[in-house]
Amino acid sequence: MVELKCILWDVDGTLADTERDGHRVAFNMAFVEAGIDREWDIKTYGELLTVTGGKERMRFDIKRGGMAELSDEQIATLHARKTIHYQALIAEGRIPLRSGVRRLLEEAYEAGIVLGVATTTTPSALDALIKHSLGSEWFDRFAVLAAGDIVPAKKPAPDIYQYAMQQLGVDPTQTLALEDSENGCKSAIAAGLHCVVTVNDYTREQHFDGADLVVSELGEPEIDVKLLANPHDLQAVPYVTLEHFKLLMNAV
Ligand code: XBP
Ligand code: MG
Repeated sequence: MVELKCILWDVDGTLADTERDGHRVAFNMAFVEAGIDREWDIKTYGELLTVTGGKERMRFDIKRGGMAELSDEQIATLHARKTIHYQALIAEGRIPLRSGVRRLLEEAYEAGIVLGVATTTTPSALDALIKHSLGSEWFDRFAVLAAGDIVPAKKPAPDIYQYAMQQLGVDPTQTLALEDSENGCKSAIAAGLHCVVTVNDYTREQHFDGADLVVSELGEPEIDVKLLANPHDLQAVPYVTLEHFKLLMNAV
């Protein structure tokens, strides 16, 4: 019997739908402010999301001819401004947590499961979301906040999950990752974790090979979830519970 000891949470797209109305808007604000003639509309941003990391995403857009050439220093400055705009948008409280996130976080915390974050986003962007959407008590409740450039290779590389588990001293076989994207799922699986995926509008059509469960959302007693992939044949999942996570740890 494998025990569920740790849950590592992805941030963007998983804790909250931050990409379309948060990060994307903040990038565009930074472009306008710097006099850069580029707007990332909703569709374009979806294409750019194949690259994780905001600085890397700008470099990718430059390479494919979407944005004019910028130096590494200019990219870093733009990204710092984008992060400030993002923090301000989050502080307005416009982006709520996704369904089931608070319920499962609280249930897992009460059950003594070690909780952590493994994200590609910048630490100060993560801090803003915790403070304004989750609540400051979660700075202490998460045992690790692994974010951004702390590892050289971002998702889909396994590095950020490996770093978080190393900090916590937990074994991947006893750890479950919650993700929303193909890159995130690949990262978790490459690090040897179990993985549950909650899709969103940007990731619905992506591939989640090796995921233990793919759902429309974690859900609530009054919000039913859609099961999009259920390889271990979990029965009766009106909404996702800690019991489901425990069953998945032992599924073959
Ligand atoms: C999502 C990302 C990030 C954000 C933007 O991270 O790839 O790059 O889009 O944040 P995750 P930054 O799903 O792993 O939470 O601009 O701070 O990189
Ligand atoms: Mg994500």
